[in-house]
Amino acid sequence: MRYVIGIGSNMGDSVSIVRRAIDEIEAMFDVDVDERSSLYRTRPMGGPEQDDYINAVVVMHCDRDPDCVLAGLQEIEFEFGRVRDVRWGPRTLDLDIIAVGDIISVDPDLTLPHPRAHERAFVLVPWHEIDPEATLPNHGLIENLIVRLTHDAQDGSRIPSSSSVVVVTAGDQAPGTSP
Ligand code: A4P
Ligand code: MG
Repeated sequence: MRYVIGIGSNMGDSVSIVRRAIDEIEAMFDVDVDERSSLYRTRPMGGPEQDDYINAVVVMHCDRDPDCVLAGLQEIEFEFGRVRDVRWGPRTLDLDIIAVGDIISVDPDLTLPHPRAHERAFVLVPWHEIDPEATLPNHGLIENLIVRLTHDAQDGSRIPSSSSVVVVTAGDQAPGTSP
């Protein structure tokens, strides 16, 4: 099954956390991700006033079922959260399943596609970078969703805009990556 996973962090060394999270995902599910987006610095959407996020999206193929993958991702979140808990607080890493193939599910424990993905530039723009033809089940081409977000932002009716997403680093290959 083809998994699209959204990664976000806004506490601690978020660039390093997002990179290490991708390594952990590969180790957890014993796969190499097919594609990984650049890392994006994004303005926080919703919630209290908080720091900018670092966001990225990866695509992987994995035989395990979605419940099992969600449990694995939550384990990774917990590991990062626990490590950073004392120093940075609990929200160091957020791993969301954006989509699993064409599966549609309204289960609150695992809603597919992710119920807010279609309105989030910080998910759609990185995903579009690695898969420009991608479609979000129930919502169509992600390219069109990005265009719509941009238009809505210009109308002043919505905050999100792809223009609020800035690439901070291309991929995971930069030399001198901190451990
Ligand atoms: N859950 C249901 N469906 C899914 C899914 N497709 N993927 C359930 C992952 N989890 C899913 O998640 C709460 C519950 O959702 C889980 O127990 C799971 O069973 P959580 O990760 O514990 O809580 P959360 O992520 O804090 O809550 P929520 O409402 O899902 O937050 P979001 O929607 O993930 O938003 N702004 C920027 N710029 N970048 C960000 O990354 N992220 C958020 C968090 C807000 N603003 C942001 C960013
Ligand atoms: Mg989440």
